Amino acid sequence: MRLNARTLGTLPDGVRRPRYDRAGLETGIVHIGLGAFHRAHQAVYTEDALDRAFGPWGICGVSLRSPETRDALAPQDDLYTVLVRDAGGERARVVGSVTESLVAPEDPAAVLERLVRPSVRVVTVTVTEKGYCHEPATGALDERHPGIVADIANPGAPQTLPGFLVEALARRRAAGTAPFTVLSCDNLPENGVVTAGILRRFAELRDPALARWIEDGVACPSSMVDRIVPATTAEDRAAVARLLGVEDAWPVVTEPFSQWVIEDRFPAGRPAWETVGAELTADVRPFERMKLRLLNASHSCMAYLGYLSGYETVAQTIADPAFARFVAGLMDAEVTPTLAMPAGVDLAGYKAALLRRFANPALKHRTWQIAMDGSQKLPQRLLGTIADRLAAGAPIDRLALGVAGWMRYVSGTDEQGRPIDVRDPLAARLRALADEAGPSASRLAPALLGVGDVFGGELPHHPEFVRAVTDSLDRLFTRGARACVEAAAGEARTA
Ligand code: CS2
Repeated sequence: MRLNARTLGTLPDGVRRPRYDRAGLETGIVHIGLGAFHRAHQAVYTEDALDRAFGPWGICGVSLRSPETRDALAPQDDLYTVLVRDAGGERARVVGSVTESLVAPEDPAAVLERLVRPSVRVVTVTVTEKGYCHEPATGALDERHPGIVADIANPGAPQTLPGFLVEALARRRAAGTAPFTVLSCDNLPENGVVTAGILRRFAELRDPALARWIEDGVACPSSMVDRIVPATTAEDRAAVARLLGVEDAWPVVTEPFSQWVIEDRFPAGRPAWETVGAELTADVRPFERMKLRLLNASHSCMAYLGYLSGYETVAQTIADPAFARFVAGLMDAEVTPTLAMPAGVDLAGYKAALLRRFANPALKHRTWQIAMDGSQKLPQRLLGTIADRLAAGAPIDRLALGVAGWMRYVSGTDEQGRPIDVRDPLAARLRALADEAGPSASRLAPALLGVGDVFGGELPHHPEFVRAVTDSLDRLFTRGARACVEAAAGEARTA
């Protein structure tokens, strides 16, 4: 038996399910990037908002690449389970706010048809960093990106995020339909500004008048999203089947914590997300910075250094006292001085909660998963903090070890000489540089620092940065990651 609209009524009493009239739900949101994160985060806020007060906010989910999610959800009437877990136990609910799932490469016309519907007033986006087709170091559209080149040449059958949104906006403009609001929910600083920038530039390459219409009329608010959602495993599916009594081919597993801070700029309207826990504000930037520099930076450091130390999950990594001290020191001594939070934000409480969240033994969040796409993540997670610290003349020991950990990781061989499955849009280029340099910090560090997409033009010329990263990398090669973390946890300067 499969989870679907018919079996919904057979679920055990404790399993929460949609309380609203799902059949009467109109599509008001198109979501691009129908991954686990969206289904455990924005779709849950929208579900809660619908439960509280019904409105025209059903979600059409779009996968830009693979059919897997649609294949799992279509036989389930797009219903799926969110399993929330921590040391205290687990609880399942079935979410119904996604009412349709599409696969863009199979039928781009269907996606465009949804995007031009006047009832669609918000487009939410989780396509991960690389889905923006931008240069990570600058945030500008990468005009040589093969998908962008293809979408400019053939705008009617797009492949990329900017390609779909700009073509849909062009059609709305031609039809006299007001534009939708585009809400980025990816881990990029000022993600709304990045989104507005790539849309404007892509439109300029097509038609300057369209670019002006988009610039004047399309709101791209920024948002900070936070919920840890590891990839779903076969054991997770089995656990959900036990709890539900029916099979769910693609549940999502997550932690109790959830946060969404949204810049409140929605000229076309939006669900009342603020009634169900989202924080609507005029300026998201301090919250984005706090989260990227504390949570995501710690995550990436644990991913590279933890993986190299032989740890499979974040919970295993942070259970090592040396890592726990290292991460706490990174956050307190090196990141916190670069943050300026609005009055009332309890940073100490936030950081203490992060250490508890990382330690959640019920989530198997793999270091390898977080290690993916480092070239797209490093700038906002580590390098911005490093630039601020250098400008203040302050030490960067732990941050530099994190960057060196990435370099050691992308060289493609672990400390036992086994190959590392490096997933990154720049993997081939990084690997070629690493192969040419060999296991030598004085050759590998400058080679990787020369990758301008990641490091930009300035940092690679900062002598203290180059020294700190090269020394750390050298120690990683000679002493190993675990010993380096132990040393940095104990000795790093805190001034
Ligand atoms: C993680 C994030 O995979 C990663 O890079 O750091 O997905 C992280 O789990 C989320 O941002 C938490 O909100």
